[in-house]
Amino acid sequence: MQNTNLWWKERVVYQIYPRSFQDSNGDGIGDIPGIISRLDELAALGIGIIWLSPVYRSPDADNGYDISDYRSIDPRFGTMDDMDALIAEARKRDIKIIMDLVINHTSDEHEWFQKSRDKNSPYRDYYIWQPPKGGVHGQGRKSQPNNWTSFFMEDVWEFDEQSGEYYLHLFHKKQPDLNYKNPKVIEEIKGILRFWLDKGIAGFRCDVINIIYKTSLADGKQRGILPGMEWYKSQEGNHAILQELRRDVLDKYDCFTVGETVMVDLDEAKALCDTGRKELDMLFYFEHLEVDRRISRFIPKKFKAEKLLAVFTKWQQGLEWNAVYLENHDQPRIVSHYGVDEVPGILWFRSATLLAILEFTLRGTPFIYQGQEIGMTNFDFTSLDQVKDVESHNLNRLMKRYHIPAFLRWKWLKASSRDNARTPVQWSAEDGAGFTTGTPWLGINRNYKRINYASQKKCRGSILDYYKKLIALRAGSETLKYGEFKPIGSKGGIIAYERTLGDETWTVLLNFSRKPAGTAFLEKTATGSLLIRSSSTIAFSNADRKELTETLLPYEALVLKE
Ligand code: ISL
Ligand code: CA
Repeated sequence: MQNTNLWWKERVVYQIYPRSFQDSNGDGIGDIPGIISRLDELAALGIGIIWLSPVYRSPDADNGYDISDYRSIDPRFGTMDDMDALIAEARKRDIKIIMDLVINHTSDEHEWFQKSRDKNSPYRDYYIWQPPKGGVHGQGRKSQPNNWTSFFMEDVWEFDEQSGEYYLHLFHKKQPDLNYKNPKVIEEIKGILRFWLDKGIAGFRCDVINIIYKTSLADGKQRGILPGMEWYKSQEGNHAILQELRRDVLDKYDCFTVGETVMVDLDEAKALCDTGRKELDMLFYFEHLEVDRRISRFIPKKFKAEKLLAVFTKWQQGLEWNAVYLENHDQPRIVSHYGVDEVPGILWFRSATLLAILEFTLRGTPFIYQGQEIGMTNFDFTSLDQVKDVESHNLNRLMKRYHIPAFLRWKWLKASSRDNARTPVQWSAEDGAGFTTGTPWLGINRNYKRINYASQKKCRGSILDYYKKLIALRAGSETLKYGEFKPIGSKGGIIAYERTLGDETWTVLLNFSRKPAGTAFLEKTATGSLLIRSSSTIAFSNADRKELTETLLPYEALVLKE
């Protein structure tokens, strides 16, 4: 197999959402000194790369994904000296850092945009400006330049009185989209990349990177949730930009990129990460998190394990290399989504470890999101005032407009709100969960006394202990890292697959159901000696496999090696 042993294939990534990770000064907001104080914990866990969600200067309309200065650190997170210290301290522990690169849009408070509002400014073409349709503003959507709609369920066009035109924003109105038809914009981005790479940053997670180039501003023909998508999703011009950034900048450094790509299909993804084309090294797709979702990720449908296996089979076999993840700052907690979050409880424990086993037995670079390693759950919101996420509020407004009854709106919001993943990390059972001595910026989950880092650290066989052991297991196994993925079968909540390299085979059986389930349906019997069993601590034994694999307990996972 080609290209093995690259450090970004060997290592495990840990995503830090800074404002919720660790507060160091009691203002209730996580910060960079807080991250430094936890580096030893992360090193002990065995991770080798940190992905840092945005810490750049930002007015915070979208929690830092609206950047007003790409070369400075927001005071709420610390200073550039703190950032330099973080890079140095991480390096001492052999941990590399990748930054979030948010370049589809800037903040409207970015200097470029402020200057761009002047029609005669050389910055005018940094953004996408259009006159009102028919020349008259003020007729609502009719005056807007086209029929596109935004990812945040609002208009994509905002009228600017100063210059008498609209600007495009695929996300929040405080996030104007950059104009990638302007070569000057691309040069600016190259400068930003060099700035961070020269500081010792090891790569980038590239926000919504397959929609930055807009081929046309014509109306979208397809109806559906995002009309207009055909003019900006995975366009030829987008590929060209990624190739240029790679050729002119990224390839000159020892770094990698992972793209967040929205609504990609397998063919688009292949083009974006084909090693020969030199665009991205890997990407995040969403399909595996949407097997129980309808058209939009807000509307649920029944989970089917068979579907999950089919989705993984498609991507595992379709791409040369995967970015494997189950959680991030935009998604509900995985144990609440595909597992059981009744806490404390055996099913919570077992499903959290089953999901860990799933993640570490797939082929690709694993990404853990902060708190996933202790089985943190969705937040038990009791009212909308507890929710801060702009997307959730917009969604609620939209659903109201469509007369969706309050109880349903609330149910869907609770399950899908991005704030589920954004509550502070539960470090201990102390007040403030060891996250802050002050008032946290977002509520702390009430279950922090039962689910926290300190208690799991003390306990062999805890979820945290599983993650540690799985990380070590993967590090020591070429088959887990590079072996081929083959599905075995799925029925009644069980999914089974194997990983093979040379004459070694690892077989994985996962029961995604609340009922015990039999494996008799499998075309192939699982063989090998038992390595992991999620209903106990990690086992390394040669117990009778037949007895062990005929029936799986609810949410039990087994891994056998031959
Ligand atoms: O999370 C989503 C749906 O709820 C996605 O549509 C999400 O908005 C999309 O994946 C883009 O996410 C990224 O860019 C956004 C930012 O709000 C997200 O936090 C970021 O991950 C705009 O920069
Ligand atoms: Ca702070």
